[in-house]
Amino acid sequence: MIVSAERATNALRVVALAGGVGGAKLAAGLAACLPPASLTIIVNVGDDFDHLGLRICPDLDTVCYTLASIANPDTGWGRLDESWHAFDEIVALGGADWFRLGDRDLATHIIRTNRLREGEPLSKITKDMCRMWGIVHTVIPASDDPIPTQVHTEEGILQFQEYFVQKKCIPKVEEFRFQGVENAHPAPGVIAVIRAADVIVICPSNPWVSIDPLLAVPGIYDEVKKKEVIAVSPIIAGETIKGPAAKMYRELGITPSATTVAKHYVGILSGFIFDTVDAELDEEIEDLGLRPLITNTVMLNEYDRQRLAREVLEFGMSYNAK
Ligand code: FO1
Repeated sequence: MIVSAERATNALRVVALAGGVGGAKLAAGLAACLPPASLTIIVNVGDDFDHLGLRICPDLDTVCYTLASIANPDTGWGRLDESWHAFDEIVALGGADWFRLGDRDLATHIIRTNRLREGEPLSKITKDMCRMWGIVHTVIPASDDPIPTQVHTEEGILQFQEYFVQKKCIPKVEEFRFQGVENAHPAPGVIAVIRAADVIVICPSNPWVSIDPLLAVPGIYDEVKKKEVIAVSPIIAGETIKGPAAKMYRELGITPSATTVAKHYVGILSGFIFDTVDAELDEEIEDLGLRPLITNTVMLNEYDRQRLAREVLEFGMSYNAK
């Protein structure tokens, strides 16, 4: 019996690993193609920090806002139809002006901070917020424990947002540390959903500061390694669409390319998806023992996200063809 690709991909149980804007776009594309029970998105928490007394979780918010179609389409972070009255007054009162917090966005940080202060785990708060934002797929932070990414640079050790926003990713990076990760635990449900998955999709997020900190949470890497894992390259023709991943590779002495991203994950990957402009890397990718899928990986709009997601799912399904 020929099962339609549509029906078969719906039967797939998919876990997507995501962080940042690129990851959120593919996560949203996957969510548009899969029923709620078929997709769980595990999100990096390494970018999270305390600012003006508020707990800010940028990657969780970028993924959730994008899934709920309430994300600012120009920046990828923060909210659609945003206003900045509170932020303007914060600055007028001498508050930090380098990290912009919109009025709608502030509601998220205020509610989350208060619920954390009352002792609720981040994963439970995230579950409730997803429901209230009308998100039907499951979004889980990699851990309920804080695991702040430290960026070791030639200017010293920077907290992630200091590096990424305040210093605009300019300092030369030397190393990344995920503070306290050795004592962190996967959030409830993370290990179980990975174990139950038919395929794990590593979204086109920054390998160094979005995916590595997620995989570094004790237990996650070992469980992911047992599964069929496919990754979408965030590097196209040696550069990123957005963000410092290519610059980080260069500063760490590695030429950024789809091939070096594939090598970054090679211990766990079985398939690798990269852009047609890099088609000549096909043999290098196959020499790593990976199955290649070469396609247009640039997601400029909703249609692109869903097309790429469908191709990723069909590619992932080919591993599960019994
Ligand atoms: N990025 C910026 O470049 N400038 C900002 O002022 C800024 C504010 C901000 C507020 C909330 C939020 O969730 C994200 C915000 N970001 C800002 C983006 C954030 O630094 C990055 O999205 C992640 O940390 C990396 O993906």
